Amino acid sequence: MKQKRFPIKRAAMLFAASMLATSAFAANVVIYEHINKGGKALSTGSSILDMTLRGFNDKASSITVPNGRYVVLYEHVNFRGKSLPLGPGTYNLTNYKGWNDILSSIAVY
Ligand SMILES: [Ca+2]
Repeated sequence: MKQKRFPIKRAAMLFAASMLATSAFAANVVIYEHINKGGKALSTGSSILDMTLRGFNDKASSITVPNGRYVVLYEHVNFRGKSLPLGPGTYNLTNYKGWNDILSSIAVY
């Protein structure tokens, strides 16, 4: 009996397509002016080199990182100064010494 190989290839292709879809449509990171997701919110699916251009320099007090993403926060623009990596979750930056109202750029992965 001849074995069908097509379904395996198809499954692999579907898997690859779903991985692409996952990265393309991963939920946005949201940065908030106040703790507990309060105040103004800035939603982004990509890195921001200079928060001053988004009116959000040295303002962030909480952040939500969705599943499938991680971020690195930076003290200064252009990914400079001290950095803080965060995986999926919601964080009040007041809980991280020296990180409240200091965020100036963010790398989003
Ligand atoms: Ca800063």
